[in-house]
Amino acid sequence: MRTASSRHTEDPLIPTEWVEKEVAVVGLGRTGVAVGEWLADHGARVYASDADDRPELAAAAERLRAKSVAVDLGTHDLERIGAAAAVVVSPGVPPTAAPLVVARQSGIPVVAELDLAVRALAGTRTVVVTGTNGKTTTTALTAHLLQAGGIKAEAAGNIGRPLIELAEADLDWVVVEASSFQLHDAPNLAPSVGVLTNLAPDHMDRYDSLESYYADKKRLFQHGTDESVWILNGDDEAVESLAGDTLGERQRWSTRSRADAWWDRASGDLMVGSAPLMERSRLSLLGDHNVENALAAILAAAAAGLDYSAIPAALETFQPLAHRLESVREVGRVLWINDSKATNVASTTVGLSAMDRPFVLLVGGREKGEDLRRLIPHLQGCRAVIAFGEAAERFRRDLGAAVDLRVASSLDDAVTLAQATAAGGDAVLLSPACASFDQFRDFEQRGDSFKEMVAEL
Ligand code: UMA
Repeated sequence: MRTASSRHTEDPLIPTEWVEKEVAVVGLGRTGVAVGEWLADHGARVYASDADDRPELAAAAERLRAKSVAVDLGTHDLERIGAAAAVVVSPGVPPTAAPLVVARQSGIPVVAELDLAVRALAGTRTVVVTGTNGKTTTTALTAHLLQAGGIKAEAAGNIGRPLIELAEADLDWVVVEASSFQLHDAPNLAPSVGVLTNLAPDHMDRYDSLESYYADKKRLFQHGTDESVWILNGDDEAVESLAGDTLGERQRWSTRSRADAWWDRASGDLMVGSAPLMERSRLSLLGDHNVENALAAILAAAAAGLDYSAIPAALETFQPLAHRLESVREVGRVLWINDSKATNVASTTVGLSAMDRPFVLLVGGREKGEDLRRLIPHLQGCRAVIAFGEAAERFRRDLGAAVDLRVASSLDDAVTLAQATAAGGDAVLLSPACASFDQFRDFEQRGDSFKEMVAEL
């Protein structure tokens, strides 16, 4: 039988140490499982662990064990991690987590799955999309445009598919949504095309300051060269200043004034330079923020080689993503909208600005240390706010004087209250402004639960 070390081929991505010693994979969500399997397939010796032992992890553990990965659920063996050659970390594991503290103390390199994946994908060009909001839709739109234009492209990253899953795929381009968590430990990320959608406070439960959050976003620009193309939000000064003096070509979009791609509100056209591209009304996406996402995707896809003439027909066929201002159904002339992806105040503000009728707003979950009062100016037309989850009392304190605010014991209860409160012609908007982790696995599970509840009304 071949030993782990004799299995080691000259794979430049797998240093000998990763075979002779062990690579510790920390966290066994989608990322940890994908990267654990990839490492095992490439001959590394792997120890994978998750602090949690929720039931769905059992199947993941079995898949890994079938590839000779050692797995612990419900605990991290810190001594074992302290002896590893490297730690590969999932985005949801904060830098303060014990395994990462041990790794730093022992001088063990901490690598993000994203970093390993971009090294594995060397040779495939990347569009990397980051920013506080709009990055998932921009990523999906860009990949959709490229595919519709016959370019071999896929979307991956924070959008829900670990990038490492595409490491062996035959593609011309990969469109990567990168969160600040993923950028944090990705020193090799060097996009051909980088997109920065916007910047606003987020994840203040994980970062000690806005500057440290923005510093992770700035890593997008870390390896700018004369060949890089940067697609920037021309309406956001913080975006321009974060790009700083990085090398490369800059293209900007705007919904306020002329730019490389822009929205001419007077004529209703989306414009590229001085030429109309298509009418805004042909987009099947709600809200002005989606015009921004479309403009960013137009520039990104063109920078990746797509001819502008292919864009209008492709944009028209793009459908809104789940959990992002997703119309669920109408019940008794009340439209129920799932915007569970809105996990921060800025994102909820965007959802509120798309409301074109009276509405009841459902908010709550685990708050991220943001100033919730920033929602108040956007609540015209709001019949009532119903708050649920850990943050419910904070919403009552911060918004209670400005709006009719009720506290619900759960999302289920909030849906019942909303049904009793909304009148015909209203919308009920779930746009929580908080993370979901107090009651749900993630925003997707929260949105899916909401949709199930609405289906039963
Ligand atoms: N864990 C430990 N020890 C700890 C802390 C956590 O073992 O000390 C475990 C947790 O129990 C969990 C795992 O580590 O099982 C962390 O997994 P994860 O949260 O990274 O989950 P994944 O399924 O791998 O999903 C991640 C991204 N999650 C986060 O960034 C929180 C997904 O983004 C992404 O789609 C996926 O990788 C594929 O790339 C989600 C997200 O919420 C959508 N992103 C944030 C956002 O958009 O605001 C950044």
